[in-house]
Amino acid sequence: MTPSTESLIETEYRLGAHNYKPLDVVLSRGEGVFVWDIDGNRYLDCLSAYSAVNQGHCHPKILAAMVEQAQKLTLTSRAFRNDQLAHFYEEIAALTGSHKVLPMNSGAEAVETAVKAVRKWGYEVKGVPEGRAEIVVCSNNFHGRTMGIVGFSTDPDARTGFGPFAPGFRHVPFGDLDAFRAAINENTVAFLIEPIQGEAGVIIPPAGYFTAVRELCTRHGITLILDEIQTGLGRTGKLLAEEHEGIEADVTLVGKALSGGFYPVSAVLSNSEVLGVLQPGQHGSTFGGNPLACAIARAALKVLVEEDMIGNSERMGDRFQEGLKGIRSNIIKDVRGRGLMLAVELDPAAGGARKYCEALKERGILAKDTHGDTIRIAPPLVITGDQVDWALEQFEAVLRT
Ligand code: IF1
Repeated sequence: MTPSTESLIETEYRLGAHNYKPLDVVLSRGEGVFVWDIDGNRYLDCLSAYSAVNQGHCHPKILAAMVEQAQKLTLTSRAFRNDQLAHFYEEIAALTGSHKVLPMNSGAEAVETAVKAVRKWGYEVKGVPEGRAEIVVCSNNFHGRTMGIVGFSTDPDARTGFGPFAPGFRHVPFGDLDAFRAAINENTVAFLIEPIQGEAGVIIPPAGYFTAVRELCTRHGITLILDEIQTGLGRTGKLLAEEHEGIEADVTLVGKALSGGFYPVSAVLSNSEVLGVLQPGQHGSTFGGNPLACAIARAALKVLVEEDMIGNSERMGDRFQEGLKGIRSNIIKDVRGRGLMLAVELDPAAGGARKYCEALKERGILAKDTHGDTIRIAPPLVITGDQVDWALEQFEAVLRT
């Protein structure tokens, strides 16, 4: 007999660390925008594994590429070469206009890699005195969970109790140009920032902010590092969210959907000399750049473009956002987003977003609350107009007052 939902949840609770509090739904199958629980109930996935399954669950072409590669060669380590890496480099460089690529696995590893590289670049190229490099980051940032990264988080949950932390980071409010200008000194090597703050609640910066940030970085010889791990690869209706701002980062971090949801793949992309400072033996990873990961990432990028998922993200995102804005409700404080990276912020008096996510679950929609009062909506980029309209009916039923 297959175990029940309750017994699986009980086992997880008993044996697992309690570092998550998931909705009580146990999923066993996914296809496109839909996932099914072990009792056969179907849900429209409005989280997409935090934007790692932009291409939809179990995309057949990515699956085929994965299976084909898994039957040939999966891992060589970077001690030897494999026949997929060069193709992956070529394809991602051409697509994003980058000159250098460094493949890793998780998003946090890509962030750590960029931090290491820009510090070294600062000392060797910019001429910052050894040990003095400063990186500017934003308040309420989210860049991952490793020690280096939580050390420059401002979220008490993310960092309290985990110190001591590495020095060399300076904080500025997101979207505040004067604060960034004031934080710059001769030891500033980089500005690390999300194009749209995700975990903070889908926060979009003021128009013109990034153009001015780009200009300041160029003027002061500061490496602009955009963390596009969540915003990249079509989520906001463009391949990279930087396109909305008409700028180009010096270093771009991608992850999540680079895997199509199959297997962790991340990468540091660079159009400057930053990655050039890394010499053999100074950075690496057992799994980074392995042939299975490269084959999956190549397929994940290919279907994103070939199947016009980026254009669909823009069109469906507009339709979804307009629909949400049309819901008559006095508990909705704000609706915002770009492409299919959307958020509905509720009035604090509504008593928190979690219970609305529970109610949505009962109606066949899986969405995630964040920061208490915000419902994050980020379906796979393959969602159709009819599916958006159906989802809107469910949101309206739950949020209408
Ligand atoms: C979790 C949020 C999403 C990220 C950006 C790097 C990483 C992430 C901009 C690290 C990861 C995740 C991880 C996930 C929750 C989540 C998240 F709620 F925190 F904000 F996506 F919306 N840069 N984001 O968003 O990538 O190492 O995880 O591969 O459960 O912690 P990773």
